[in-house]
Amino acid sequence: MASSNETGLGGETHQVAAGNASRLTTQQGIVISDDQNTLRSGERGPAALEDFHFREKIFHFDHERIPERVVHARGYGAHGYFENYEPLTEFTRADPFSEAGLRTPVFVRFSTVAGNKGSTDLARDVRGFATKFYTRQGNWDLVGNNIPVFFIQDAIKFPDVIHAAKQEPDRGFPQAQTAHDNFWDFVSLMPESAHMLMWIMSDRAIPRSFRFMEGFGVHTFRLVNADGKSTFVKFHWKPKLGLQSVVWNEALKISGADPDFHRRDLWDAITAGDFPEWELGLQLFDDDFADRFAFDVLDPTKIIPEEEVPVRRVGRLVLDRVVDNFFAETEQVAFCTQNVVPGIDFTNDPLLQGRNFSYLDTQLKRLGSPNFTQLPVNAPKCPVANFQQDGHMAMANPPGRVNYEPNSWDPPGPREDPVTGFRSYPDGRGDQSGPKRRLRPESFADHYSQARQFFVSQSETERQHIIDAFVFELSKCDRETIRTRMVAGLRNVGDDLAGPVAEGLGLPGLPDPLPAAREPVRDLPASAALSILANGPDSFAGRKIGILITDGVDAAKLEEVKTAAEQAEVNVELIAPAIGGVDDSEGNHAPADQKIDGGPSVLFDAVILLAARHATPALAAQPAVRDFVADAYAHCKFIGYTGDASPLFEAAGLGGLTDGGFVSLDEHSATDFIARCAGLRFWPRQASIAQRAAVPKASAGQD
Ligand code: HDE
Repeated sequence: MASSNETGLGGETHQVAAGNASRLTTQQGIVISDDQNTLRSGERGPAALEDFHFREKIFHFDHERIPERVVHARGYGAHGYFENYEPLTEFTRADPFSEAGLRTPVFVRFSTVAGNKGSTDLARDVRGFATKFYTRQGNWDLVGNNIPVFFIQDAIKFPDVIHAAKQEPDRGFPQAQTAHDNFWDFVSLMPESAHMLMWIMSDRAIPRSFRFMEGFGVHTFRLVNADGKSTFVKFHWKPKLGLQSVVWNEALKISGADPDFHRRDLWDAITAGDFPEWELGLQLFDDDFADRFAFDVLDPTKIIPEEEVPVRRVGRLVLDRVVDNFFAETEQVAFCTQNVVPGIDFTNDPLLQGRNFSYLDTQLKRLGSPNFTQLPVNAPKCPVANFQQDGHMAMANPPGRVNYEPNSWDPPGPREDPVTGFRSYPDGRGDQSGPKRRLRPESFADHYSQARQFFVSQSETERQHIIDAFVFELSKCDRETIRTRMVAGLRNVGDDLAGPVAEGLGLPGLPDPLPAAREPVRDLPASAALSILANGPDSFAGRKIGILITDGVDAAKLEEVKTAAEQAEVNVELIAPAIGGVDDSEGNHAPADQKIDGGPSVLFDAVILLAARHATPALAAQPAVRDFVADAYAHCKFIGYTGDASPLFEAAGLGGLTDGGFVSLDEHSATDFIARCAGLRFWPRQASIAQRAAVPKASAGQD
């Protein structure tokens, strides 16, 4: 506390949390006597200009909004730490990797890219995965995505790809979706986007939650050790709970039922003490590998398969604290790819270089002052000392006379330190010099081989989802030429993709393939790391079961399910005809978490039907109940049920359709049911639904 002045007040800001203050005041500290009525002349007269309380309150309200991010506007953040497993001093002098067990505080913000701030969490989109490490050497921002490649190879095309993806400029829609002409027009004219399109048409673009997705630094970076030796690195985040996505029809419905599905999931998990975790993985390689690798390691539309350079897990990220204030933290956090610490450095990836230019600009626009670095969420947790000064809202104002260097004052103020200070890696390879030109290196020319590799690395189920996604999105394009051009490009990935997409679109036949800058390699080996289903969880822990109950629900069965779920670290929610809850068969009251129409099955990873027999006719008459059951089936979920509740299957149109995903809880224990749920979905059902859903072609003469 600064020394008291004559008013007896300390020099520090004395803003108190609204919830803790006893009396309402203006920003100037004047206690307010009436916050219900403006000051006016007479009972029905005009408002008085001197009403400083009203003026200040409305003025402040009018200025609450700051510009949203031009991309990644919708996001959600949380605090936590990164814990290092072993010293990595052989590779880097970056502090977070210096000691075993060292914990570095972090703030992570997850986001979608295209939608505005108020858009739905379940948009088909790339997810941002940005981590600010508050290291003892200063802030390091690893501003990554949940997909390891990007649409474009050169940052100069970024405004174009984003304009094309966001709402169209004349009509201002569609919101948060790429299913429109502008997007597909652009990408079908940009062959370099082929690989990325495979990823965003896959279920990677509709994660079940942030907790179940991977993260990637995308670009090749450098680690630099104390001797100045550089090692290339690609960063990976691997979720401890395994990968999981929703299916597209489910995403569409979640967007209506709970547009905040992802942020709520993160908030709920952390506040319940179920802290999400990821392991940080590094792919480390040297110049020799870079030279012999089939693609250019500077090309951000390419991955390095894990089979070629294994991912070494070096530490864990734990998110253990939600924000106190969404605006102050999640909205004001400012990531910058240029924030690196000694021991981490850039490469010449042209996308990374462009990003390094962009992020400072965007923060100034958004936060309005170069002093955004002083906001608590952005301020380093190590000492900061320099001669930068003033500017809007300057809060860190050093006392004293010295504000330049060199100077001859005593004390002289901070000085540079060539030993511990950041030194750029003196990357001097010969292929980096030459005449100034605008060109794309020849080594970036293969656009389709890894797109094919991604496709062949997927399970049948996942391939079908990719095909369906292309068909869905392109079916939203008005222009047939755009659909056809896109299919022509997909022929370079393979006719096992282009063929079914063309058929799904009802194209008369396959167009000629687009000319490829370089003949695609067709037989790159499949990589298991690229499939979501091959990287699912070992258990159902961290997931949520929705249990449909009514008055008279079997008390013993309900108790058994709840106990089994708790033991397996699975969450449950009770869904009942009224939010007040139900009385079970023993006469005990069970409060509900959701009323039926507010708790559709799309919000759960598995469902259990425990309705009492006498209630099923009334339930069966409710569309929300029929949808609950029919959707759980259509989305291939595991469905636990008692014989009493089974009339609901008939009501949902599922008579006679039971399969291995239906588990009778009269015959099996709840523990057994939950163990089966670790498979997440009963995928064989997808094929049988597709078979029944195939519309037979009408033959000539038929009507
Ligand atoms: Fe970003 N990107 N980006 N980006 N990006 C922004 O900075 C940009 C790219 C990523 O939660 C902006 O603070 C350019 C790739 C994330 O606050 C802006 C290019 C990857 C976030 C910007 C890219 C990303 C951003 C907008 C092409 C994955 C959200 C708001 C060269 C590796 C961070 C902001 C948060 C945000 C520019 C491409 C990730 C405009 C020019 C590739 C996770 O500066």
